[in-house]
Amino acid sequence: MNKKTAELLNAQVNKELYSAYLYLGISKFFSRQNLPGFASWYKVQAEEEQEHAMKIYDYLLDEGEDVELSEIAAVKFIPKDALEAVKEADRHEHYITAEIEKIMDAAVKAKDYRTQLFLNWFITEQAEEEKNSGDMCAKVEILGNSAKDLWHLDRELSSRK
Ligand code: OFO
Repeated sequence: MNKKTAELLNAQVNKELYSAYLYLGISKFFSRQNLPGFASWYKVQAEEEQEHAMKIYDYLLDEGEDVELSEIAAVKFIPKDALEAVKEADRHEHYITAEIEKIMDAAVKAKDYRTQLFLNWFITEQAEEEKNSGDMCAKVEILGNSAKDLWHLDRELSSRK
């Protein structure tokens, strides 16, 4: 595999694990706000991010590349309210989409067709991730910021497995 593409994929393993960490932080925030449905939704999201990291990890190893397990950054983000929490998740998903697209650009430039095929899954996934995070922002914006405002939505969110 082309060096640049391998390096970007390697860095993406770390970014997906950081995503898991960030969502765990958001889940913790909602737990402490007595919104267990939101907390559970973001915890499931954190698990999904770990799966994304593992998908890239396995792909690199299958392709004969090494994987550098570098330090995962601490989560500094402390939401002041529910809207700030869901907006940060939405901002983060747009950032991740841009990072995936950078890897795709490198794979296209290197004429690495196999990696392009592999990344197609992530391109599709990011469309879904942005849709979910955007919908979540819209709902919280409409309903309000307090645990009371979000009570019904919280119950609905607890069904995500
Ligand atoms: Fe891995 O999709 Fe969210 O960040």
